[in-house]
Amino acid sequence: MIKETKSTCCYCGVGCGVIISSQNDKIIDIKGDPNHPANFGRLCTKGATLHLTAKLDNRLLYPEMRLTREATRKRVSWDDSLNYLTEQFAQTIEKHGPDSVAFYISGQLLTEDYYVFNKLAKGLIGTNNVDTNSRLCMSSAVTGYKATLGSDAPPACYEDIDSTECLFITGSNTAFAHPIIFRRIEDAKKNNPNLKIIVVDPRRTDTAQAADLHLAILPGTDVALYNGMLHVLLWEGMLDMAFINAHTNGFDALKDTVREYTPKMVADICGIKEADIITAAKWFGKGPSLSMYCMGLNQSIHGTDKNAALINLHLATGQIGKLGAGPFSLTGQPNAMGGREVGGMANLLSAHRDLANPEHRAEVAKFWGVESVPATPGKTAIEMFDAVKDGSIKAIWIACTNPAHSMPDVNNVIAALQNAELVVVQDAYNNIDTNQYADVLLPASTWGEKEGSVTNTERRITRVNPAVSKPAEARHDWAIMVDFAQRLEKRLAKSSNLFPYTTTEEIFNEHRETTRGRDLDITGLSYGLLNEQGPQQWPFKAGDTTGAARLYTDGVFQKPDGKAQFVNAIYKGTADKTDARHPLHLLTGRLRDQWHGMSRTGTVAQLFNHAEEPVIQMSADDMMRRSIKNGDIVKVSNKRGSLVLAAQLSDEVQASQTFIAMHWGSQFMHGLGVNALMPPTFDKTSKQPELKHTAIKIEKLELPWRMTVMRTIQNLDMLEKVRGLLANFDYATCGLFGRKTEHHVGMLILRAAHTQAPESGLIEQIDQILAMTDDMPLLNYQDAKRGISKRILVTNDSGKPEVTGVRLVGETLATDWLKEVMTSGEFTAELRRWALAPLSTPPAGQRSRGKIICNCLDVAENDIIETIQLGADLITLQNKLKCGTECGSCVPELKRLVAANSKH
Ligand SMILES: Nc1nc2c(c(=O)[nH]1)N[C@H]1C(S)=C(S)[C@@H](COP(=O)(O)OP(=O)(O)OC[C@H]3O[C@@H](n4cnc5c(=O)[nH]c(N)nc54)[C@H](O)[C@@H]3O)O[C@H]1N2
Ligand SMILES: Nc1nc2c(c(=O)[nH]1)N[C@H]1C(S)=C(S)[C@@H](COP(=O)(O)OP(=O)(O)OC[C@H]3O[C@@H](n4cnc5c(=O)[nH]c(N)nc54)[C@H](O)[C@@H]3O)O[C@H]1N2
Ligand code: SF4
Ligand SMILES: [Mo]
Repeated sequence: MIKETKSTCCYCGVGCGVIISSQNDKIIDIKGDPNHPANFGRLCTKGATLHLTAKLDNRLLYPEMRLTREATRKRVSWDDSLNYLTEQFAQTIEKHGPDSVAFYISGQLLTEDYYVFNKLAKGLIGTNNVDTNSRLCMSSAVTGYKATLGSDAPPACYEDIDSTECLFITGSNTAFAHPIIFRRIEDAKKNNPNLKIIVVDPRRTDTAQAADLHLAILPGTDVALYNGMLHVLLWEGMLDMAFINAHTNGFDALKDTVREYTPKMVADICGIKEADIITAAKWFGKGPSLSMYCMGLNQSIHGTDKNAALINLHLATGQIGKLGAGPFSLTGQPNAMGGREVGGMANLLSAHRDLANPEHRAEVAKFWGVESVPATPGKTAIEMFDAVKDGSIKAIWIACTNPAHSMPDVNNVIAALQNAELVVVQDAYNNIDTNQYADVLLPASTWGEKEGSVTNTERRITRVNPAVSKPAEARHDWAIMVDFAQRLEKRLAKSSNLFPYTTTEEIFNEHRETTRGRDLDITGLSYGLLNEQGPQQWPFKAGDTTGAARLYTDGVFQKPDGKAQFVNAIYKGTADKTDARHPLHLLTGRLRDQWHGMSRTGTVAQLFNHAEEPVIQMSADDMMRRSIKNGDIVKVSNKRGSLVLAAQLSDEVQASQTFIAMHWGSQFMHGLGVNALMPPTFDKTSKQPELKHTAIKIEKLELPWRMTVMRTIQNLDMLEKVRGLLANFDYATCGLFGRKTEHHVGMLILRAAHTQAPESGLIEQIDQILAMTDDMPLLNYQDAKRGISKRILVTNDSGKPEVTGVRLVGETLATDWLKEVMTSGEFTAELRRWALAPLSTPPAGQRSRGKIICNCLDVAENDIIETIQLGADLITLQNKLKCGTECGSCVPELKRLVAANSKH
């Protein structure tokens, strides 16, 4: 029998509803929930492949522990591990005080998980050292909202996309990072061709290419742009003076400031045209205008100012609290909102209360039935790891985040983890960088197994439901923490019973009670109501029958006098100062089909087809100047670290700018990933680090010895073993490719380059790991003099001869062709001839399909371009090749290809 379970996608903050199909306690399929108001049945490439991530070969299944750093971790029982942790935490607290321990958690935890962590730290232990990866993500959005509107609440909703006339997308690559919102934007544009879309992004992303106006500002210059737009609006008399007078404070000071920001001056700062600034301002001023913004604003040392300067524009034009208007911050993680709601950060308290506010502290203490909540602010992410490094924090508990990958200046974070007395890591997967530093590793259950609730970008709470049981000894995050908290309560001889929960519903109900009378009041909600009536937006007070679609419709803001505050934001320059030694800007961000550190998406072959390996994207100009060709291996460095990867020609980056995706780390390459280079500097108010920009230099490396290995795999074992070898080469990457079939889960690709042939034994080790040893059915060609060898494995598993392994050493020119051969599996006479001949280039007439643009239906770039050159437009492409007809994530790219390749 196939069981269907309604739940929520565990990736981005769009919060799409899903229906999971399972059979015999195994997840077998997924589809979008047609009734969920976030997606109405749609899913993007990541959501649609979630069922392919539901496997056990990369899961943590048992607790593990080591008593000394030198020892290897051994499997232990839950009882032993939690007793050990209770004793260690208690002793540390007794000896060094409560602030000597810390919790670093995640916007991917469910609201109920989050609530328990927060109460454990602030209520039981008495430390505010609980911070989360939301510090790297949403923190400036929070401070921006609070400074201007008075509370951390996105005022708009998805419906506003359907009725806006000006969509101002800034610092957001919506097409990649919030694809289902982007589908809705495409629909809105189709229904209303007059809709103006403005995109502000230094890069020419897919999102930017869909815009009516792309403002390719220089990195970090946003505040100047928004002030400049306000200057134009002021000059043109397009401000809503009635709204300003009735509902805001502080306009006069801002007016004096923006007077200086003439279009000329702003054009110079931002590197864009004066006329474009004026156009953008006029479109915005006409309204209704909806802004959507994300990490291009938040991840900056001026993140709060960037947010506030943008919100200023909305307040000055009255573009807030009405249909189709408002400053709409897009949340990154699925439950970054929920985390903020329960106050799960170092400066927050339950239900949007502030730690700095003594009344708020007293309210929460009373609610929990504890004497007090500590007043000392907790350490925020960067400060927390610095304190671990300098020894003032002795023990750190990390859950549902991978800081050895995602924090800036990761070398420093790793040094901290190595210096800590005790590192606890609570994760669901074994393939993450942080795990290796864990003294105690705790296996958590994950998506598909967990129960609770999450809040999406538009304040909508959805239930998360289990489709299958948790595997082996994995436990739910909330349950692990409740068990630990109860033990610690006893050990510290506290007479309280702060953690009596046996279900997530009990936790939800307690959290609900803390919201009574607050801006996010959800006293009218219950699991029952959410189950029966579906997801709901907050506030949703007792007695209400629906939540609030938009906020501030009455012009009353969450400030003492009800008036919003203009922030006098001044442009203070950019953070990534390039100089003669580090002449290039490096930008970072996301790929369409990968999720952060890739513990899930990095196990699904088809999610590599769109972007196969770590690269640095460069402009033609910069490549030419350095004699770097597409695919050349380069060293990227600054004073914090270095990285060796391939250069890729890109028309998305401007001259003197480069881009590296944030996803690749030491699981997929030799090196720590882009955060080896990123600075730990942060915004003074939000404490959010500058993860978007830094200055770098690039040198071309001469690594004449090359190797490519490709192997069809049945599970992730070979990938896991290959990872262990990456550090043997100057340059090395590993990953997957292709698609899952009846017989295999895709293929593994290992690419390496080195100054000379590596020590003997290494290649044999690889052959061993990949089962391509001499006793297998191989075609072998060896040219010892030229240092070239080719090895091709032809097996018969599916009843006909198939190429299931390739190893090229010395020369790798035929890689792309052989990849296609392996994808099709076909073993031809031509291949046999090639394999046994001295030839290293592919046979004449063989071409590669290029990258896979449409992931759902497996349609490749070169086939698409060929069809366009024969005269096809988007509709014809969709009819003929079927690309872009399933999830739609590739439609922006298809449009680009049509524009670039059609002959008219
Ligand atoms: N596919 C995918 N989707 C995701 C995620 C993922 O890992 N993969 N992660 C989720 C999470 S947690 C988050 S936070 C979101 C992030 O979503 P986004 O913020 O949309 O994604 P990014 O690619 O990080 O950055 C957005 C854009 O900011 C631009 N930018 C850089 N500097 C500046 C600047 O100074 N000003 C302006 N205006 N723009 C600038 C970059 O060029 C980039 O295109 O995505 C969520 N969705
Ligand atoms: N240079 C650069 N760095 C960045 C960014 C950038 O744009 N540029 N973006 C930043 C942003 S916005 C973010 S949000 C962070 C994200 O950075 P991380 O938080 O490090 O990213 P993830 O890889 O999503 O980590 C989530 C972890 O939780 C685990 N997990 C999954 N489900 C569960 C579960 O149910 N329970 C538990 N306990 N564990 C689970 C996963 O295996 C994974 O290890 O990265 C930040 N770092
Ligand atoms: S847009 Fe994609 S990743 Fe985000 S919630 Fe929806 S299906 Fe999941
Ligand atoms: Mo994020």
